[in-house]
Amino acid sequence: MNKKISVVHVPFTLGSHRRGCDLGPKAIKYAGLMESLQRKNYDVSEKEVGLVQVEDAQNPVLKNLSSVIETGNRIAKDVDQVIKSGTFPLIIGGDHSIAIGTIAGVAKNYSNLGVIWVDAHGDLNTEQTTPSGNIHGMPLAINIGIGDERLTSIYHFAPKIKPENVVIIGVRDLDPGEIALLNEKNITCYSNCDVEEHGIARIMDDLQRKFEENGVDYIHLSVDLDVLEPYLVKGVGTPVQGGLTYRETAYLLKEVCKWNKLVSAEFVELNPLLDERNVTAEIVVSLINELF
Ligand code: 4U7
Ligand code: MN
Ligand code: MN
Ligand code: MN
Repeated sequence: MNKKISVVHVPFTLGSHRRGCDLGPKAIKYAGLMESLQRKNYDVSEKEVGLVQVEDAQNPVLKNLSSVIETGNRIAKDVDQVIKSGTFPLIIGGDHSIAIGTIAGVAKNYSNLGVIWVDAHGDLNTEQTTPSGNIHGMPLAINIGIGDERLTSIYHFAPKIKPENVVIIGVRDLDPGEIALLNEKNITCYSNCDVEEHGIARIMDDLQRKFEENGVDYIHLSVDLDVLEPYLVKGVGTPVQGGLTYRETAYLLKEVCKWNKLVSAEFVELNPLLDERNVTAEIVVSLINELF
């Protein structure tokens, strides 16, 4: 694993219905992220992406579209630069719409990128299927090239990733349009029930084999904190019962790290306004320590 890490702050909140994810990066910082990485002798630096956040209610099925687009391009540029400088980007959000930009920046460098999407949700909605109009429910669809062209073409190329290189883990809340897209694109998906039935260890072995077979040498990890059981993570805006345990999530991260293919990671959807005494942010720091 790269010894140089850049912690990229992305305090964006307009992709979700609630405000507060913009406070996520600071909460994670105050929970001790930098110190914990320095203790392990990583060469850690920090940067904050300059964002555009202007609320607009013009388009009810793509809320705050202009801010998401402009921000996505800026994130992509910064993440791209971090990678080109030989540094590992560790992105801390921010709501999950930021993954449109992060994956654009990473995929610019790796043409056959694999993505592990750890989430209670599929984030596979489009402007046609969304029940909410919130773009944080769409980033995975956008990254495989499905959705409004202004979003899929962020950072001037599309699609960013191939559906066969995507894996979703921990999912338990899918909208009808998302199920249709999952089936149509044949996306590999392990629900919370699959984790229970087969165990996280076997699932990770299957995934390792799958990426091997697909010739995937580089992987981006996207962790939406709502994948964990809601009583563990109070500070998330869209909780769903029946999530992963801390140990299952930690195992997943450790295993991904062992494969030596991880080129970037993001932790998103922390909303400190909903948290209690910053406990969810402390869990994020512990999980990041399982990864590195
Ligand atoms: B998250 C939802 F309808 N599917 O599209 C939607 F249930 O990034 C939720 O995974 C999306 O937290 C959750 O609004 C987005 C809803
Ligand atoms: Mn989610
Ligand atoms: Mn194993
Ligand atoms: Mn998500």
